[in-house]
Amino acid sequence: MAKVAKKVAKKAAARKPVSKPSARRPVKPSPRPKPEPSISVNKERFTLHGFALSGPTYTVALMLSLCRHPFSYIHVNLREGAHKQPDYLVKNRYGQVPCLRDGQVFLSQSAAILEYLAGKLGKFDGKTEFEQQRVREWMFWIWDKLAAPIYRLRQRARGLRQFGDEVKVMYDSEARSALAVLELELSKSEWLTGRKPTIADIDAYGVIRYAAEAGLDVQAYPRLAEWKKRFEALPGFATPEQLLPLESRLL
Ligand SMILES: N[C@@H](CCC(=O)N[C@@H](CS)C(=O)NCC(=O)O)C(=O)O
Repeated sequence: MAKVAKKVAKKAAARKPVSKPSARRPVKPSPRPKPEPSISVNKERFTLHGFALSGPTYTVALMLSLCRHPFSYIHVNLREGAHKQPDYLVKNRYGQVPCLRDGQVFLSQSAAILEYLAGKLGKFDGKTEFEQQRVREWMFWIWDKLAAPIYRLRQRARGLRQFGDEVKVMYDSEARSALAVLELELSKSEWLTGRKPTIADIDAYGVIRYAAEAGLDVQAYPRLAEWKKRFEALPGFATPEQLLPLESRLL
């Protein structure tokens, strides 16, 4: 415990600005305190519970892959209702996939899991408190405006959700508006929050990956198409098919 405290104090000292801020200079917000990144890779640490066709499951698997962190995978059979059984509900109270086990704890909600992993593994987070806030903003927006219409259109195309043409037109228009927001933003910077990819990009990619299945052509948005290509060139990138097996896979 004392060792950890010493380490944290040392880190804090290293972050101190060299010069004293003048009275007039605005005080910079300090980044949110992060848990100590785990340096050594413990292969048995993470177990992802998910479903191969699930976009949110892919997003978490993608984050682990980009962080070069191995993980065990448990197939949750959504078709047989395994996600609503008591033994799964104790892991994920929402009765949804994904769910990530880290040691003794189970984590839910893919965007929240990305944020957790960014802190734990010390990768793909914003560098300052302000940048972290931007990242969070994007992730809220992604689930509100981007994921909802795209995933619903995809579910309809796969026959997993039924709704009429009028509703389809509405989701289609909502999805296109969201893609236009991304297009505009990516004409200003290479990645969603600046010059480095963050969990906001990973979260967005986890949805954009399925745009074609939802009947949307990403190529119609040139900046977004370039971003997608850039993303796919990141070290550790892998497709859903490469990351999510149809059966459980233990390390
Ligand atoms: N916001 C959740 C969404 C998870 C979600 O919708 N999972 C789907 C599979 S892609 C699911 O479990 N559906 C079954 C259900 O909701 O009953 C997340 O990001 O984890």
